[in-house]
Formats: sequence, structure tokens, C-alpha cells
Amino acid sequence: MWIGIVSLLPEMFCAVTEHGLVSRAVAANRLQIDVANPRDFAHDKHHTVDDAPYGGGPGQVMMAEPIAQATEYLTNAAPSAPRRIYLTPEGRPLNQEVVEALVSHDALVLIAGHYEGIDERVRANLCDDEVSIGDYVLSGGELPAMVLIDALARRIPGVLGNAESLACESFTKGRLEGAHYTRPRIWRGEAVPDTLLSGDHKAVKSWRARSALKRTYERRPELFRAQPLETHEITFIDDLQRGGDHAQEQGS
Ligand code: 6GU
Repeated sequence: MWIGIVSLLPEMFCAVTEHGLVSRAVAANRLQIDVANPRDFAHDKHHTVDDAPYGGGPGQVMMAEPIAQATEYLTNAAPSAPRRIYLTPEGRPLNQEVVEALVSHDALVLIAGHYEGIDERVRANLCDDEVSIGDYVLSGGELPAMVLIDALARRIPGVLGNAESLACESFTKGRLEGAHYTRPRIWRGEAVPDTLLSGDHKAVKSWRARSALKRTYERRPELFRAQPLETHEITFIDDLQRGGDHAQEQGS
């Protein structure tokens, strides 16, 4: 996968290109990242990239031409026609389903805005999509772009090892992850649930499924609307509702 980034703060992306999973994906040649700075495409003496909003009011707006040129530069550098995505709180909410759809593209250009936003004409003419990472306001699109890049990188075939890729299954199925434990068996007086030590793989699998279900029910029940409960899950949830914490050992 190829990802181009339009940003006034290209150095910020070292956070992902030089560390962790995304850097591994780049080193393994499964992901290429290119960054273009609109300031390099501002041709006046001061390399101006922003101006006051027409109609007045506070804040600055990013001017159309420098962003357009940076976007077009990356569009030409891409190995195939990229999907161009503007990161903005007004975009469609990012979730795993959106990630799975975007990772099928060979090339993306991510446009990170600043100030009060970018000139509307760039959005209308040079962007195919708008994405938000949640209902709160950040100072720029760089962190959202990095969030999206991380979520995409771990879905590129060959980036995660086999062991790691199992871990992503949970959200794909519309459930939160359940509880996890490692050594020591007793930590500050608190023991690991017996089932996990039993060596009974079927029992462990069922324990984990119920732990995930309990957590989803307690924290994000609305997830069940997208991925309805199966019959055996309904029985377990009924148990939970009746206050039957016997449905799961402590620690889940
Ligand atoms: Cl994509 N950009 C900004 N600036 N703030 C955000 C966001 C994006 N998503 C949530 N908040």
C-alpha cells in the first residue's frame, strides 16, 4: 500500500514511520509513505499557506492553491489513482469497517488540515472522502492521519505475525476484547481464573468468548445492534442480567 500525506508538519509522522508497527511495515516494503508540505508549494516570499476567512471572524483558513499543489504532486507520485481523504471532525466516523474498506485501496492521499480548516473548494474538487476519528476537536489532522495509518498498516497482509493477527478478530466480529492474564498466577493476592489454567482448550475458548461478551454488554451494548447476538450468547446475557455472576468466574 502507498500513502501520501499532505501536512504542514511532516516531522510529526516520524512518530509512526520510525517506531512500532508502521515502521516495520515500511521496512518490510509492505507500506510506502510520502509526505508533501503545502508550504513548499507556496510561491510568495513568505511561503504563505493561510489567510483570513472571507466574511470575517476569528482564525485562519488554509489557502486552496498550496494544498491543491501538494495534493496533485502526491497524486502524480502515487503508483495508481489514489483515494484522497481529508481528515476533519466533520467527516464520517472512523471504525473498523471503514478501515477494512480503505485498506483495499492501492493508494491513498491523506490531507491534514490546520487552523479553522481548508478552503471549501479544495474539499469539493480534490477530495473523495472525509474521515473523523471521533467527536472532539484536535488542533490538526496529523494525529488523525497517524491513527488511520496505524489502523490500516495492521490490516495489510503480512504486516502482523500470525499470533498478533488473531488479536484483531474481536473487533472485526463486533465485540470488545475480554480479559487477559499472564504470569504470575497470583499477583498481590489476586489469582488468575482457574479455567485459564485448566488446559481444557474448549473451556478456555468459551471463557474468553463470555469475557468478551460480558465486557461488550456492560460497556458497549450498542455494538450488538450491528452484530446481533447468537442463541448461546443470549442465554449468557440473560444470566448476566439476572445478576448471575456465576455465569463467569471473577476477574472477567
Ligand atoms: Cl480528523 N481532525 C481534527 N482536527 N480534529 C478531529 C478529527 C480530525 N477527528 C476528530 N477530531
